[in-house]
Amino acid sequence: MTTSTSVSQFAAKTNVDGAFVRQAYTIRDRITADGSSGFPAEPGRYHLYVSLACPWAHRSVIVRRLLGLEDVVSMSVVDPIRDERGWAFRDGPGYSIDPVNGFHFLSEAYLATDPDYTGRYTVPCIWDRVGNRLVTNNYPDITIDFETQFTAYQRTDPPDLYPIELRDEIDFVNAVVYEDVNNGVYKAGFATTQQSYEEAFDALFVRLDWLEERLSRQRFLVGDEVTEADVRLFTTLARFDAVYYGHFKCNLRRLVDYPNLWAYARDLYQHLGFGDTVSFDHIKRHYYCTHGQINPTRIVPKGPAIDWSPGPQPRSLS
Ligand SMILES: N[C@@H](CCC(=O)N[C@@H](CS)C(=O)NCC(=O)O)C(=O)O
Repeated sequence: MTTSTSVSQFAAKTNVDGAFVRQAYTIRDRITADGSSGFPAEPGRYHLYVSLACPWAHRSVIVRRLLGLEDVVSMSVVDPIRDERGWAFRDGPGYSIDPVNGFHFLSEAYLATDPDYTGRYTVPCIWDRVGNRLVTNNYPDITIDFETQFTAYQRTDPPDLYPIELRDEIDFVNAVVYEDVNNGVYKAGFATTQQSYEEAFDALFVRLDWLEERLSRQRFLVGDEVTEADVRLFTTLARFDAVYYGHFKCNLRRLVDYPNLWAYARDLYQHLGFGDTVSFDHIKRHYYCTHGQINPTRIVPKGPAIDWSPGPQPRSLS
């Protein structure tokens, strides 16, 4: 049973134990290379709506750039401040009005797809210009489809972010990182009981220790090259000290206190597609100004001052 911590449909949902419950995805069509799903991979057909604040959307921004799909799948960014009307399209630094449909709110894209839609209006989501509807808001599918279904349109010599021989290991790492880290920070941040907060907190820091140890032996999370697993961890690490440490009370240690995790995050940050897609302005303003139940004053902290320039370790990416 779920209950809302406020009357707004936009507030985080918790269960009877005060634990954060993430809503299941509701629009789950797939784009396929052969068009068998009814949504063929084609240049110019699809538009990706993202927030640069959102770690789930950030994955798709990174992968789109790593694979050189910028001219194949268009993209626009919403205003980082979300109120009870949901994500909005406005002009501002790093975000813009809706270039495809002229919508004012992302909710319009959801309601155009399904007038009876009652779920949350989330980013990332992909709009189909031909069908005039959303194809998916299921972020794990979006990056995998860019990697496996858009191969005909990727740049020359693209990285293989989801190599067939490593998929089992990538899927395993992704599953535990999702549970304890990507979603773990949200479980800590949105918990409404001490116990559910502490459970999420403990699992998070046990998993960060596990990652720290793993990264003492290898440059990337799986295999010898950057993969989907690194993209998924990076978007949480990039937000860790700026918002999760304080706003979500994930404060046993900062990212910069982990020698291997910090060196790993900083090296990824130097790579095209990673650091250049991070907006600390959008990230900080979104989290601190949007979750009124956690930060009612909506004051955005000025710090922390973090130097993301390359470290001394020989971890540079090829
Ligand atoms: N669609 C996914 C994840 C995407 C997601 O949660 N995006 C957030 C931003 S980080 C969002 O758009 N939230 C809007 C809302 O919940 O109203 C889910 O439901 O778990």
